[in-house]
Amino acid sequence: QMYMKTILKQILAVSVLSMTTIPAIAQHYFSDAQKAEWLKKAQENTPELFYTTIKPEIQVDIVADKQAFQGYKAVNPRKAEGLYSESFKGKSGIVLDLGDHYTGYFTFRVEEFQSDSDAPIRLKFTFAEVPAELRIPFDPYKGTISRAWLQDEVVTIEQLPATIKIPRRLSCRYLQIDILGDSQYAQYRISDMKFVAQTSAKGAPAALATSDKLLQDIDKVSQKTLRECMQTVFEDGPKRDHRLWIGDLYLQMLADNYTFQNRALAKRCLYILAGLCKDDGYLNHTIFETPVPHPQVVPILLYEYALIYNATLNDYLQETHDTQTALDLWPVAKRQIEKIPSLLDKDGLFDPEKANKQGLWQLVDWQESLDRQASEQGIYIFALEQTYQLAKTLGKEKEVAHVPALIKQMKKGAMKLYDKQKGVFVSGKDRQVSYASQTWMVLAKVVGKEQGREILSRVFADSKAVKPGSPYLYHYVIQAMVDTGMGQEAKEAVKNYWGGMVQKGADTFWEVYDPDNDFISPYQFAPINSYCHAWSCTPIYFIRKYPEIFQK
Ligand code: RAM
Repeated sequence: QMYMKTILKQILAVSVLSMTTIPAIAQHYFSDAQKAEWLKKAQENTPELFYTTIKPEIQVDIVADKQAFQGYKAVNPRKAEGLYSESFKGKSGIVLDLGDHYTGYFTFRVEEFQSDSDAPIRLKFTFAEVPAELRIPFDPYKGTISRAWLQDEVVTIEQLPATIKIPRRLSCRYLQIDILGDSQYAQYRISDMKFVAQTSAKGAPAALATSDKLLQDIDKVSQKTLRECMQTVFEDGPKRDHRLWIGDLYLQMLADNYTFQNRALAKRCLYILAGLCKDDGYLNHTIFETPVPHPQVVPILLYEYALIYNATLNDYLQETHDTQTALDLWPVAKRQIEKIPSLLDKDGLFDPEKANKQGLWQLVDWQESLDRQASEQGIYIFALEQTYQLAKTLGKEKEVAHVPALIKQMKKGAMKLYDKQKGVFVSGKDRQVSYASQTWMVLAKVVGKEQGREILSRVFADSKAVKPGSPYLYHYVIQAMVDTGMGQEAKEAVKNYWGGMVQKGADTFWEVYDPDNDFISPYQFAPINSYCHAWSCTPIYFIRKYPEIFQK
């Protein structure tokens, strides 16, 4: 709802503005030839996909249980006796368990069995990432994004035998088959089923040194989450939205550095985003790969994601030392920071009014009540620091010579949000206190390590402070804790938050997670949430990057 409302409001604001005040952009910031060159490089780095075939053989029951996640769990796993050899009549409602979460294509074969079929057969297949998706009725549909993301597929079979492939790519662990129609005289059997899973992740990272079972499980689920999201781009979620988003990409690439190290995939994503930038040179926050690579045509700029691209490129360079790619994309990074001064007040503080006027979407986290001013300030400074580090590594600092002074001014501006009495950063007119604000001020190094630890400790102790609503922000909270020397607390927080999902049965980590509310959904309907979501995969990064904290 909030997402839609924000987007609609922004489209309206921007279109009204563009009719009145904004002059048409005469020229494209990057030439079409340049963009085509970047897209070509993206194309050349399309990764190979690796396939595994799973034959569904295990049957389970989905039962109601108040203690279970969203009220349902899968129990009683057993071999589905006679599944392929007997008539399918009477088996309507059967639930099969693939044993783990998979992303790919589903094919089945139906044959006659003992008698002729004198009418079409209609079957419904419902694919689910979590058990409740098979029990919470989808209709009347109440979600705010397309009902068609839900994975229920009706197939009508006119002639037997028939081998049928469900055209859409699926993402699931469980599969329910319902018979919606068949002839009372006919017998038929499902003689084969196959789920061909795909990923561009290869190999498996080394085992962990810790004997902490929960951390091992968290690591395993993180790996699985990342693996499933690794397709021909780093996708945000294989069930939804199947596409590349910059914020997700950054966290995936951090995690990938410590796992599969698919450099071609990383390179492809960096290039494809550059090749699909807007006419004014700013990056689109998300892009589609098919039928040909293209951005979503909305006049919205999720500016913080455009800035996070710079951190992503910087991290890529530091990890891979691939100077050629970084030099090639440096003009893109340089462009992304240029809007910052136009969004500040005279003291160097982010001005939400100016951002609204420019039609910027401010996200930070899926948390409706969050005031984003302090966080945006922190993100901008963080991005400037990252960009400057990138420039220095490439010997380009002269091109961004104004950046150190801008950082200084913005750090000073940020201190206007510091409430001396409370000892924390506040945000917006209502001086809101949140985890997000402290986290981003720490990551922007507006305060030093000691003071950072103090403000984080204060916010954690404040029960009224606005908490994170998604693993995306939670990642940055953990990073801020590690950076300020709160290693043990960070480890406990990972065990509580991501461990909470594991304890609720997660095979892969979720798009949103609130320990106190199983039904939280940015789209007003929990089954449409993604339960294998890229930005949730980072425990594997923390566990492996900081073994002295997480593996001891
Ligand atoms: C969700 C997407 C993606 C995220 C955006 C902001 O809808 O799935 O993960 O980057 O929101």
